[in-house]
Amino acid sequence: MTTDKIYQQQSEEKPFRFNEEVAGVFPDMLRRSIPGYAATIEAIGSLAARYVRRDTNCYDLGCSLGAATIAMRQGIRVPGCRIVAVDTAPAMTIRCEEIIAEDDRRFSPPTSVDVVEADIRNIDIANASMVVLNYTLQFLALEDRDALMRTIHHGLNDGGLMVLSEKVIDENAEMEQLLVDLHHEHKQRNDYSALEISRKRAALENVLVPETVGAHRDRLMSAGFRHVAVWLRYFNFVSIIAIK
Ligand code: GEK
Repeated sequence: MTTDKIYQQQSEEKPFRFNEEVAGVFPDMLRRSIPGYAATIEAIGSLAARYVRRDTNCYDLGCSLGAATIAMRQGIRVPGCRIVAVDTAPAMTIRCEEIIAEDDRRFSPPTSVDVVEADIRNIDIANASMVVLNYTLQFLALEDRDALMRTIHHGLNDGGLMVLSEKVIDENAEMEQLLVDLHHEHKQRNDYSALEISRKRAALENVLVPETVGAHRDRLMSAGFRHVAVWLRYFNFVSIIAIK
């Protein structure tokens, strides 16, 4: 795994982008930056085993290098399924295809995967039993989020599951500051310097737009989901499951 040193070197201020430099260090970046990331990937495998139905589609929206896709594929226990892994960044989809091809060669899994370079706001979702957005919705403009949740709800079969993992903010300013501090300390324990942390924070400003857990819950209920629960929280990162 290549070590993420992007903000050791990059001092000029420019917004964060999912380019080749980021794709090259991505697994290390997520592992060191997102508290609970490994737990979400593990749970996606367990949830796939429970919720994916035979002859249905699964979606990994904002798949990056396909970590959640591979977890879903390993978890699926039924025949006739297909996973559609979507990302808008070519640097991600090109590598993701290579990683999936390697997984195919090594394990010949029964579930097929289509890696698609597309904007998740423009894709069709149909006959779905599981949809994953693992830290992706946070990168969409706020005004586009309701429509995407409605599209996902519409494309899910009854009893289908969505996993939504996000960075969040707290309504209470003091709590918000505490959670941000705890997250930054977590990054320092994972060998990011204070300077790297502050440069990355500036680069993500207006690129990653977090909302409160309450705002996510309200949106999911208005989109029509019957059950919504936070199953993981680690500082200012949560993972939510919603069932149609
Ligand atoms: C994982 N899920 O390892 N359409 C498609 N993709 C998008 C869009 C969009 N509109 N906006 C952003 N992305 C992965 C990690 S990373 C999380 C997901 C992070 C993509 C973007 O290109 C990137 O690959 C991904 O969403 C977010 O479980 O970097 O914090």
